[in-house]
Amino acid sequence: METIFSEKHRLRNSKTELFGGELVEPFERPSRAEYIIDRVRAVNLGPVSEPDDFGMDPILAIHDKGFIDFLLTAWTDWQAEGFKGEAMPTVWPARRMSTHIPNHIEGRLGYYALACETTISDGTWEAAYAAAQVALTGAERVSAGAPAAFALCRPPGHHAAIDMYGGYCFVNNAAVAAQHLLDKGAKRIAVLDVDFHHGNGTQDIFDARDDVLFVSLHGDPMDAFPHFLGHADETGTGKGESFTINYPLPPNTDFATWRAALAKALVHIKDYAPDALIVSLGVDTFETDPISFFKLQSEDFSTYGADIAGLGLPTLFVMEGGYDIEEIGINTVNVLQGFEQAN
Ligand code: OKP
Ligand code: ZN
Repeated sequence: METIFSEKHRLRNSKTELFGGELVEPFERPSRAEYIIDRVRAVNLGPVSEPDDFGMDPILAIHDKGFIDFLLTAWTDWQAEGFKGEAMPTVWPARRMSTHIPNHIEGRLGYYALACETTISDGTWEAAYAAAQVALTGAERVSAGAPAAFALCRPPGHHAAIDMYGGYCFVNNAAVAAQHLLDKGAKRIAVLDVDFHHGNGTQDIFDARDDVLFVSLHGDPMDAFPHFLGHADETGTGKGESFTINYPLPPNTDFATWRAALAKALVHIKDYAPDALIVSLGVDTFETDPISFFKLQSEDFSTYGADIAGLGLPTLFVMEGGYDIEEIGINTVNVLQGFEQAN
């Protein structure tokens, strides 16, 4: 399987994350992608290619222009205020408040953020843009007939919505790729999100649409980030009714339970008969992930890669989370090899 990868991911190198009331080194750090690409090369998964540049149009096909303009200038606007740390919101349009978009950068950060752990700093936009191009290039390969491709995106994307960033995500790479496949002639795309966290951004983007089926397995939002989306009773709205399917799972979920939910998810995807599948691939379901609570072991990733291959669909894997950095390469590539060896 071909991997698409850009060294520009390194430009996303913020120094701080607000975690447990402290500013810590971000869990979402450059070494994550380095461990993954090293493993891709060590096992000879396949060629590693640079992304092509599809420009801003495919990003703006998913995201609000005002939001993207905000991301483009957030860091310089923040610095212009003379602030010493990295850009982080501290105020939100909470219940019964105004939704006017403020002028001041502190107001705009709160308007466009869904959470405050994710700081914006020098190079954030450039890396997020490159990650979207990685996903688009992967989509292009699948559209051209490749049975599978791996878009090694960093920063991740599934928490980013039409006009919201947070949860380490800025541009929704999987959603941009899904739209690109549709624009290239696909009639229906399924997104299977196996990251530990609910893909609230992807769900929200396609909530009212019937041309993208969104199916997610994740930590129950009653107990896990992003806390405010991902319940089983969210099934899509309007034309999109029944095209959102969530499997929230409790703390300490083991592989047998997780795999049973995956089997149900795969039946729904098969019934939908999509032209292609996008897997939002987070490996933070691993037993020793520092911010998650599922109990998958390394060999389980190979097993479920093969389960997904059973669909027999052209498949684009888009990298999302995974924070046990020493193991992230093994677990990620296990999914990809499990998929390929089953085919
Ligand atoms: C991004 B992705 C835990 C707080 C979690 C943000 C997590 C973002 C995960 N106490 N904060 O889905 O892997
Ligand atoms: Zn995650």
